[in-house]
Amino acid sequence: MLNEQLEQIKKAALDSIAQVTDLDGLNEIRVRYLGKKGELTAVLKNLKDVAPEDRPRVGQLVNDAKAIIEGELARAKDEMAAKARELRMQAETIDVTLPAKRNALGHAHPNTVALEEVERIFTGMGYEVISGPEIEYDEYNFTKLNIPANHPAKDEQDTFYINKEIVLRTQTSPVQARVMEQGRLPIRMISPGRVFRSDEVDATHSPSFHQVEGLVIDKDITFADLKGTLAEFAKKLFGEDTRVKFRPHHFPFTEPSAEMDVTCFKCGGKGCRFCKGEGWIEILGCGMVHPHVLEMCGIDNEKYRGFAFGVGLERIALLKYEIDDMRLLYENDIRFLKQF
Ligand code: 2U9
Repeated sequence: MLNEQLEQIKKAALDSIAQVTDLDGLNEIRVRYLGKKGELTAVLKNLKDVAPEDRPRVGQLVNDAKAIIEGELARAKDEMAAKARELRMQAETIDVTLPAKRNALGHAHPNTVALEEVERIFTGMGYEVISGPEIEYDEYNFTKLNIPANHPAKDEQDTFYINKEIVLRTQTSPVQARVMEQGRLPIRMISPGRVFRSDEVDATHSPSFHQVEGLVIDKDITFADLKGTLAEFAKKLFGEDTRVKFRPHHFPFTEPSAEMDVTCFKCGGKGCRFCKGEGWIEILGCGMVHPHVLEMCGIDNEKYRGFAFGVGLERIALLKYEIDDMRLLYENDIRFLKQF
């Protein structure tokens, strides 16, 4: 009788275990059959009604049933854990053959790229890169550069005045004037930097742009040194086939002065749309440092001579990257910048 009851309980428990699908369900089964008030425990409690000689056998049967149910519970639990793990592994599968996500990397602005290239060329020829203040004394921006009080460049239409004596520098030449005054000779330097002119914004003008000026001071410097140096610069910047020509010009701070053209790097000098049929592109201004400038900056103009030049950095960037509007360089439109 008890035997049968035990078999039934065991069967019912094992059936339930076979059907249950989660850990809560398993727990309920454990409580229901093996708990303090569970069905199997109840049988044990009734052992007192069993004849004393049968008790060990019945007790053994109950314990066997208990062990079997416990074993099944443990097995079912392990099975559920394995299944859950399997599902998780499937959900978390990584397709290692998928292309990697690219990190969006920024890069230097075309102006910066152009500046670094110019700096690389001149430092390669032994020049120092020296910077100076953007807010300057009128004295250094104009007077020491031989630009007289009545010169049109000094007009308020062209120059931003902070007060009567202080301006936003219109060129980086005052940096060179300061270096000359320090009196350490010879000098081989370039001074890149931001300059300011009271210009309306259009495709080729901006009230703030960048220049690179250069200065060499030594004994026995001649116009031939200027030509050789700047011809080399042009080749390095635009390609080895580039030729240069110099046209006479006037600057207050150099004498003689010239503008330098390079052969169009698109057509090689034949004439094309890019150079407007000219074959030549104007690239920089240059000249031998005016003896009066040397003197005002404390250099003995009997013993020393020098040459100087100035290029607009934006002009180089526009030409090299074939950009047709200077404003694009300042607007920081990511769609434009991405192209370089
Ligand atoms: C000192 C003496 C002489 C610097 C020079 C130029 C010619 C020149 C322009 C190019 C285009 C300015 O950016 S731009 O608008 N510059 O043509 N600059 S010689 O001469 C100096 C500089 C410093 C003490």
